[in-house]
Amino acid sequence: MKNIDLLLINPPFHRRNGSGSIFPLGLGYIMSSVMDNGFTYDFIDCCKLIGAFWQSDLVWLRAELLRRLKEYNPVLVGIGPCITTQVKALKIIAECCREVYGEERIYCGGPLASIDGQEWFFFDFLGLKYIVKGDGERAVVEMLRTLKNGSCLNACGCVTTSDRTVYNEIDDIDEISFPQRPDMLSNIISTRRRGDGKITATMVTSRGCLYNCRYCVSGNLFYKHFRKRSIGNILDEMAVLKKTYGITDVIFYDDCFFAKPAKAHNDIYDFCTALLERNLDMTWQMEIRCDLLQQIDHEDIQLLYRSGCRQMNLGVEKTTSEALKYLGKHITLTDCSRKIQLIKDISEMKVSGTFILGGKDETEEDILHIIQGSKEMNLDFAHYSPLFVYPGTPIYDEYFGSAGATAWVESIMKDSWPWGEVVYETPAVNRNKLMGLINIAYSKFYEGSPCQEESMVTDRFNLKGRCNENL
Ligand code: B12
Repeated sequence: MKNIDLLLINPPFHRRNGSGSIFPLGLGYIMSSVMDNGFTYDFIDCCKLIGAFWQSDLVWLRAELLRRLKEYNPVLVGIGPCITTQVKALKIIAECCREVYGEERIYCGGPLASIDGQEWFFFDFLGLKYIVKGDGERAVVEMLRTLKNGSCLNACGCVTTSDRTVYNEIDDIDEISFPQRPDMLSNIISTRRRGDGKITATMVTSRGCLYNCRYCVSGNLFYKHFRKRSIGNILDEMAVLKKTYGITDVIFYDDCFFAKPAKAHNDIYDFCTALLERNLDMTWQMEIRCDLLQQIDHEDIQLLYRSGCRQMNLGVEKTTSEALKYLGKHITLTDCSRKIQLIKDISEMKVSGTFILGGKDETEEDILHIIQGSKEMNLDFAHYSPLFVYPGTPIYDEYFGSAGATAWVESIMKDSWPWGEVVYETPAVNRNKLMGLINIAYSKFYEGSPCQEESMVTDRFNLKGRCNENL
């Protein structure tokens, strides 16, 4: 029996073919905080137990998790980062933890726990008593101190219960210790983001998002304020990655790495020159919006490339202004394809784009038009997904209307597909049709491209074979 202060449980997800699997930075941050304060921890990574949500996987998860939980006697058990696609596994994890430890020392954290209006999911559906909303680093330490002093978690001011909601936010995120990175070599990077065979680490340099896209929870009900780490703090972490693990390649997973188009030149100049001055000699990639791309000029491109930037991942989503507006993106794509061509002409940076197919009034013809538009953008890689409906977003309210805050769970629990997603279906385009259009999109985009073979992943959503429906 292992006596430890904190046992962390990383919930699994139905992994898509070609997608990434990365130990969550959120848990790594919590581990550092616990360690800094002299507490002990261990973790069970359920992503190593199952990689899909077929019935047989879930049965195995329950049996194996129960066996492993019984090896520990923790003061506190933290489940997370919880996200919506994990519903079926979260139910099993909560049941197993309650059975082994009782409900007084279990809590959940992560994006889903932070969304206003979804508290019922933890209290009623999972039968748990405590959640932590927002940043978990300081909260977890306070919780451990409370329990070790002999009080119960109810007495802890940072914990949300069925009769009290508390949101935790650390103003200066430079103060947070860099995350632990257990088992880093087993991280899998998605096909389109994989560089030239180097070991890649992921980093997040901000919390929150300045935008309110209608399909995304980041800028809506998840984080309250946008906060960005200082350049010095970001470079310090890169230096630690290089020194400690020999890492020379980083993916910045921030929703928008350079977040303000009006400040694009200054921000790019400040970051890239500081990176060059540090002489770290590392490569990196980032996620940006199209309105930031539009601001980038010849000089910015050269500086980005010199400082090691090797790929830009654009959240394009739709290719017409009207469709973009529907998603809450009040921008146009004017000049984007020319700008991408310029990037490729004067540097060796790659540019990839994500696209969302489907939505309220979108017809099959509209979707084919978006696919054609995506092909004309001069991108190296494209990623297409159906419009998924996540709680805490305006698209959720539009789709579920009066069915309310619990409807998504009912839909996922009774779904014969295992992936834990709600697809935005309409009478004109149901999910089978949408999946067919996604296959067409990939075939059209990669037709004749140098990476055609590698990018044409079979059974992309890991659904075929055992689903009744003809996909
Ligand atoms: C990197 C990333 C990925 C990576 C790696 C995921 C991973 N294992 O870390 C990849 C590409 C694999 C991925 C995949 C997916 N992702 Co993702 N991903 C992100 C992203 C961009 C950053 C996550 C991160 O590192 N954040 C930084 C850390 C510090 O924040 P954090 O995780 O929230 O953790 C803090 C707190 O939440 C809290 N906390 C977190 N966990 C816990 C646990 C405990 C016990 C406690 C106490 C506290 C706590 O404390 C932490 C430190 O303060 C987020 C967006 C975002 N900005 O967060 C989306 C996000 C988490 N992903 C999302 C989604 C939907 C997915 C996919 C389903 C996408 C898809 N449709 O295929 C898949 C499924 C993956 C899965 N695990 O189920 C959504 C979740 C939305 C929701 N409603 O639940 C997000 C929020 C994006 C969005 N804006 O919609 N993702």
